[in-house]
Amino acid sequence: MSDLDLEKNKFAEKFKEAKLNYLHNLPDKIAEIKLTWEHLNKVEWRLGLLLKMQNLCHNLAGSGGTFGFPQLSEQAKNLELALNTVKYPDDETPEIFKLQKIDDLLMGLQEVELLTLRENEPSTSPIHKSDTIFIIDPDIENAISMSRQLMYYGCKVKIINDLSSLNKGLKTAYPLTIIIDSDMAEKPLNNKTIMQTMQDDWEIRCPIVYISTKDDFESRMRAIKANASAYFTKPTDISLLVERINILSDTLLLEPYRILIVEDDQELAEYYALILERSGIRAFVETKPELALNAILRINPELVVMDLHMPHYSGIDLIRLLRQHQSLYSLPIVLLTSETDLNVQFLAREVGVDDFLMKPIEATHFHDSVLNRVQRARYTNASMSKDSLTGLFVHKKINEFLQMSLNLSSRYNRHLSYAILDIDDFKKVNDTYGHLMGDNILVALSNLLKTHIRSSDFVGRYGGEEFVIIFPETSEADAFKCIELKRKEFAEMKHYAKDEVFHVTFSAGLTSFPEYSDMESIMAEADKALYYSKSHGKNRTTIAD
Ligand code: GH3
Ligand code: MG
Ligand code: MG
Ligand code: MG
Repeated sequence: MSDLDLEKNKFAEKFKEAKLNYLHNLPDKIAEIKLTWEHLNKVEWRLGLLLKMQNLCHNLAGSGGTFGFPQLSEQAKNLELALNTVKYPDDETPEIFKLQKIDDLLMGLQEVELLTLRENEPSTSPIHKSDTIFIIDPDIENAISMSRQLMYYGCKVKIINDLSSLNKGLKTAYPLTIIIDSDMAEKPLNNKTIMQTMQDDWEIRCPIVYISTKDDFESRMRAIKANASAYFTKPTDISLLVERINILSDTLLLEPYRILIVEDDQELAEYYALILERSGIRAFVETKPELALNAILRINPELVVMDLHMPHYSGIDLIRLLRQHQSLYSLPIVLLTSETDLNVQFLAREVGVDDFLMKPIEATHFHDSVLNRVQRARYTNASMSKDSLTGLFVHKKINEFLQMSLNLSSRYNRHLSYAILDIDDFKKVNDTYGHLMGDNILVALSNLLKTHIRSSDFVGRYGGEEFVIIFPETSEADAFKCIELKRKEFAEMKHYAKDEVFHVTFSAGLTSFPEYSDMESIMAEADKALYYSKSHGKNRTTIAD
């Protein structure tokens, strides 16, 4: 090796070391920015502190670039720039919307931090989450039939017939879910059952769903012991299975949980937040009870942990106040208390406290109780607002979303489009090909509607064979284009009956804001436009006039 090469090597080595060191200190740097911002917001608004925060962001933007983390650098730069918008010379408190913009950017910075740390985790090779469901079933016909049905729901499926290849595969990519036949899972594999081996020896990072011919307590218990996320009996209702997979993979892999801690003792509150954040839960802190309502509306937490004794206000009164808000009626609230008086506990139950945690509480106990609660809350929420056949939002949610979008559109003077779709001659489809085929077509259309729309668009099933799409910030002309595309795509989709291929179509009616400005007329006029499509040959879209 030449001297130059040696030099280069040494440099590479040093750089690597510095980079690791940098990553090690990164959380502290970002925590300092976060704490400064919290101090500014909650304690005092001072220009000097703001400048300090801006300087920290500036340094982070620079060093992030130096060490090869461009995303981090850019996010810090954006934050630095945004801070200019709240830099008033006279320590005057800025407008709330500007503060929120910075809150968002700060949150974004924390996300990038997590991503950066995760991507650069030393020694573990990256394991990717795939979007494929694995089916393990020795009855190959059963496996094929199940995978066909799952594919109707837009799932990607792989049938696994060799367990050793599964174990190897899990080391590089873990599936969305593993569906395994439980008779198979109870077969022996090196001294243990396959079920136990999977549980004890393989690092499985996805939900496992057991499908069984048995419905007895013992079989179900064995599955539970082997960490089953769900247990279905044969013959399996695929729509329920898909719903469960959606919720499970959501729960385990997608959005972090959002939790708000209302606790007047800042240090204690931060300690609780830290316990939760270690496992990826996103924990927010509010130390002033009078700001709790605002914080809830802004953060939209899935669970609130509240202290019982706070200065000026009691937790009980605060919960009473929250419960008066229609939208917060079912928000789960856990009360943190050192109160052992049963009367107080009864009173708390009466005003709508879901659970108690006794102070002082051990970190793991606190973490596990909160996690359990929030998991259940998310599951119930999802199953109440989504239709079980199609996974689309139900009637009630559609109306809520439309009302909310309308409010936003009128406040900010933005377009909004609303479409109602109805399948043509669907009764005939059911009569000719059977109700099950009808259901499959409903699912196929739902999936078509869900794909390639913007994430801000909203698709719901209004009932029967009627669907609704709400397009926020979209002009009538653009929404029309989108629906026409979907209409043509759907009409071209082939459906297979025993010895026949057939096609199905839908008709649509479209209205928009500001042409129509209240919910009733938007819906009624879309219905009229749909009726026009139906009476003029079907398989077409009409814009309300
Ligand atoms: P049009 O073109 O005028 O809309 O005719 P249509 O036959 O589609 O309308 P109609 O309202 O007369 O019938 C709707 C049919 O949709 C009747 C009902 O059996 C069927 N349907 C409603 N919900 C479901 C469902 O969940 N699954 C299945 N398979 N069919 C359903
Ligand atoms: Mg207190
Ligand atoms: Mg109808
Ligand atoms: Mg119809």
